[in-house]
Amino acid sequence: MEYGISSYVWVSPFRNSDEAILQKAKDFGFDMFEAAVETVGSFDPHVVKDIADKIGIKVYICGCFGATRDPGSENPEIRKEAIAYLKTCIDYAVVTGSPYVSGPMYATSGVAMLRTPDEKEAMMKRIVESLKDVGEYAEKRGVKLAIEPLNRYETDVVNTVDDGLALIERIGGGPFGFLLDMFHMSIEEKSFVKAIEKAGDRLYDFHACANDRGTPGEDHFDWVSVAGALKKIGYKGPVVIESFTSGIKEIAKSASLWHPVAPSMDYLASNGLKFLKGILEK
Ligand code: LER
Ligand code: MN
Repeated sequence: MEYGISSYVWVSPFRNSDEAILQKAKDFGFDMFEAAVETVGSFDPHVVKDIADKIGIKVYICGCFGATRDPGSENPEIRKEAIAYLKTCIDYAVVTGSPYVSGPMYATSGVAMLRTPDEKEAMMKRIVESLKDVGEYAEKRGVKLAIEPLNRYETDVVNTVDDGLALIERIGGGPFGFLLDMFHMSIEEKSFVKAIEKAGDRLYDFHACANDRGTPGEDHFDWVSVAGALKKIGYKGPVVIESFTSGIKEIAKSASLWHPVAPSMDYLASNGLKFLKGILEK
């Protein structure tokens, strides 16, 4: 198991100048840092890789899907932009040595609506076509693509592992697998264990947090079962603490964080890591 922390916990967007953040993650005991590519160009993967190598921490890549990053859009220009953005993230992953690009790459996040079956099917066709293109690009470069199902309030496209498996099947497999996030699973899946088992060897990334996005372990989750399921599928990949700082307005609004969910983000990171190591390494 590799333990990681998302850039969203401390900063938005992550920048070249955030050396102190990488150092803090290392000092807290994390093996890797999951850098969200919010604004392309806000960090240079070459610069960050050099800094991270000196510090001794890995940098993995997570995508961020705003309005113009929608591979299923009716607008061909927006689809083009989404594909170009994902290819940039794949290039970043190659530079930093990230095994994957993860995130809800099938649609703009924060858009959830009731569509007619015909509208949904037309959208799915566009998503499949766009992601096939991205998948071929990733496969040639040895980068996996970890699709993150989101809860119903953030998307109507992929909410569960079953939805994700159906999408992956339509794309034709390739480098596609999953990023499973405890927060979304707790809303959408009937069972953490079944969801993790269904993802199986297609699980490439895992987001850990409390049920309220607070400190892992300070919640009502059955972590013993989660640990058992990860062990059963032989998961050795990253377990990344993801929460969002209520201190940054834009991110607090997009994550619907109306009040702090931990005494501090440092508390959330260090206590969360202690808890995860304790429960996952039993
Ligand atoms: C947002 O809810 C989330 O879980 C992020 O990982 C999306 O990139
Ligand atoms: Mn997540």
